[in-house]
Amino acid sequence: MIEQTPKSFLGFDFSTQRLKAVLIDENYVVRQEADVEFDVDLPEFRTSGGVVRGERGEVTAPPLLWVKALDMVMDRLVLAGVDFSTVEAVSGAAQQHGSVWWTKGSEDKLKNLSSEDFLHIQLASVFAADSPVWMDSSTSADCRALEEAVGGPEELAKVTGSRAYERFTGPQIRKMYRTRPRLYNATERISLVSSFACSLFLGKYAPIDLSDGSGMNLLDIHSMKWCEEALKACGDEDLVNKLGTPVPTASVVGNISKYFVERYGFKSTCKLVAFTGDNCSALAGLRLRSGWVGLSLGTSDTLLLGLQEARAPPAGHILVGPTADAPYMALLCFSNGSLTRQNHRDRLVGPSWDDFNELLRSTVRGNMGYMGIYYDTAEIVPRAVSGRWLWDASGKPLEKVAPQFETRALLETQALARRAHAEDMAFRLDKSSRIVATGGASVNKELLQIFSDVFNTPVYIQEQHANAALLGAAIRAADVWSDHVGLKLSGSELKVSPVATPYSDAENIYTPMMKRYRELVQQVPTLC
Ligand code: XUL
Repeated sequence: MIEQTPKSFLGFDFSTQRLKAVLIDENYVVRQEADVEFDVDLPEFRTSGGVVRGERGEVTAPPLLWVKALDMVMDRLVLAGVDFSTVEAVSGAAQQHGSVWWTKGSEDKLKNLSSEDFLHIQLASVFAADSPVWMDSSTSADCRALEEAVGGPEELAKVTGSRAYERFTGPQIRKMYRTRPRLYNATERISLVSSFACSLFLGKYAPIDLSDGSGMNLLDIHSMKWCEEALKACGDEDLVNKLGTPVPTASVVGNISKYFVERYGFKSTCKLVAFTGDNCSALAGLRLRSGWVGLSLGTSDTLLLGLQEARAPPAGHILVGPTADAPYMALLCFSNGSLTRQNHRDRLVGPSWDDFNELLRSTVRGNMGYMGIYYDTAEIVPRAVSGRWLWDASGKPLEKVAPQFETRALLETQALARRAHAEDMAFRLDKSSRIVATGGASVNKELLQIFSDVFNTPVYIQEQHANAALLGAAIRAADVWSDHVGLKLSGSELKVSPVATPYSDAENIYTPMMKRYRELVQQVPTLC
């Protein structure tokens, strides 16, 4: 009898605060996981929440931190006993929009890595700058200039799927070109965090994928090519070469590099599937059906919806979809998600979610009319400055309310904001709708109950894993590999189970509150 060799697939998630890895088998069952937390495991980079903040809205991360985290996570997988020779394909997800600036000669270094040494030692001098990341809000002037150059915000949204946003890579590149021309000129390649991470495995520059590439304000999402006018507005004639040609997300981009074969025992035929943005990966991982909403509760909160066609959005973004099932996807990103919830939990009750939830349970749904907007970091949807605003039932602004009312005001108003802005983007919920929740905070049942009531829709969670972006990376590795080699895998359908259903009075409570949210949010100063 011929023994069948087991097959496995490896996924990575280069997220804001940590690097995670997951190994699944051919039945898509999770076999092994490893995780590196940047602030805790790599304190020498002095990050807080994985980033370094400047004085004028600049938020960056040192790319060498991510390289060192990869060395570490690989060692943790080795210690966990992973047999890399069974891995047929690797893929990854990464925080969106961040850019990695490689100096001239970097690709040669990538091609000639010695398997005797750590990556971070060999790549210590390849980065031209710290990487601006998605929390950066320092490029407002560049956004306005880009919009103007292509005929206004609506026109830019029509072509690239989004108006100009501070964190999008095009405005970030424009700022670098304008303020640090020497650095721009010394740059051989600009990667997204996703294509940078893929390059580490590939041993040469990996292409940007179309889905994450549509988070740059530079890609024409209809022709799937770079938009020449947008490129011209953000850099010089060499920018197109610095970016390379984008590829469909469901692409095999090559075999894993010799470094990984020699150092970790991967087989030389192990395929690399294009890495993509975390939200794009989550959509693939959640296998969303039409009418379902993906709700990712991470550092930021994100709503995801698979779309058949691209409609220009008033706010939020249309991206090229990561799979053939969803040619396009809608994305709404609220920058104040878990980190903000956690900050206020710490302030109100200390570091325990149980204590926070106990206080929350001492209040009633609707919170006797108390509402609050908490933006610890400048908000993306709606574009607004950081700050905290509280109101009583009559709409009177308050400086302070009792902590129990704050707990509920924080969560209810967040959920109301998610629904209001989704509706503004023509998201329509119906009887068959579901919210499929994922991300770290999706384990918090109290929070999910609030979302269920506010959306008046049942909330499901993915049974297998709370992190859809990470699991999505491994699933994409398996799906794209199986298409590539023409071998069907017994990969399972998405398994989800309901965790919260709306109470019968949900609509009566939250419809008027939705109206109030729309009025109150007008009082918050917009980011100019
Ligand atoms: C999406 C966005 C964030 C990051 C977080 O547009 O900026 O969700 O991808 O990792």
